[in-house]
Amino acid sequence: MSANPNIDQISLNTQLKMATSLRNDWQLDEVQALYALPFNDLLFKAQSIHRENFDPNEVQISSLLSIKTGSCSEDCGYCPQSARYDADLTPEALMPVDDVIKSAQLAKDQGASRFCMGAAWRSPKDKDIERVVKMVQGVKALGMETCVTLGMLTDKQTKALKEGGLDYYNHNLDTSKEYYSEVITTRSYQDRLDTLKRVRDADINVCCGGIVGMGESDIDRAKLLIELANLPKHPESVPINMLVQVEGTPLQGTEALDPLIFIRTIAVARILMPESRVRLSAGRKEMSDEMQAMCFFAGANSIFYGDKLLTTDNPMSNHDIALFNRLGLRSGGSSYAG
Ligand code: SAM
Ligand code: DTB
Ligand code: SF4
Repeated sequence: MSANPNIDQISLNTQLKMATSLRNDWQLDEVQALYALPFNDLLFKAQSIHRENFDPNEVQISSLLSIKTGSCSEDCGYCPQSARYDADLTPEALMPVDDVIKSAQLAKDQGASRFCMGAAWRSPKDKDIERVVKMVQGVKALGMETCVTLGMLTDKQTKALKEGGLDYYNHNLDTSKEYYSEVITTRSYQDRLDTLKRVRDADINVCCGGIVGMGESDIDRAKLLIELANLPKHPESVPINMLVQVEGTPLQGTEALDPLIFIRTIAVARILMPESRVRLSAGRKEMSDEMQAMCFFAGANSIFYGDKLLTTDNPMSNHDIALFNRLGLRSGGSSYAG
């Protein structure tokens, strides 16, 4: 027994938190019960858990750049970058390293702490990785965190990225295992899980989430969150995207999702993965300020910032700055709560 009872209490609280907050065995009925809570009860629970783990008024800011655009061989039904669909998009080859670093400097000057570089590949060639590693090194030298999303990777490629100093790899599961083949037929859910394991094994932080509003059911949304939370380790970063409907893609015209279900999805993600950064990702341009405020209350604490996502529009930076001021939010906090 310690001489100072406060210290015992603090260590007991820490142990309780460790014992109760991080689970990897979520069951469908439990998650459905969370989704079914009265809205106020769900948001209170999510906000309480959020406050135990994070400063509730701090939001981490990432900026995105498409470093290789379009002509992708995959058939993801939501994506304007697939070569199979006729979206209004000009394909662009892998960018020169210097141009990427200039773009990262601009994002840093505007307040981003992490720079995420996305490439429209099914899987990169080893030669491509060499150039991406140079980009990672250049962006890190600016003092920013780095993230890349390049498709499926081999062990050799994850190793090269880790040695280059990469902080995060984004690779989304997108939806439930059952709904996946309705949206993508050119790769399997297991392909996705295999790359996630390679990234984890290479000791790179995992950024993994999904898209809602693709016509999936309530059960699919619950199952997506269960897949994420029941990975051997929770992803450090969990992007929740609202489908951006792009003309020419198969999912254009999908019935819009009830915004309250989107907010519930953020809240359930926060409860299932208490220490992860939950990112309010694509689709913010189509959301009202009030809806975004509810998402932050539900536990979202990261956004993509800058006028563009990869190929589609994001809210203008000055609009986001005004929104942060109106909500008393600050940018900051770079990593996992744990
Ligand atoms: N090609 C790589 C891959 O698929 O992993 C990296 C780039 S891909 C564009 C990155 C992610 O963007 C996808 O996994 C998907 O979750 C998201 N995304 C793409 N199009 C979207 C859309 N129209 N609405 C919302 N999210 C989208
Ligand atoms: C993520 O989950 N969302 C971002 C990032 N990771 C790479 C991409 C959103 C893309 C939205 C469609 C586009 O702009 O092309
Ligand atoms: Fe290609 Fe990625 Fe778009 Fe799928 S989501 S079509 S893999 S760029």
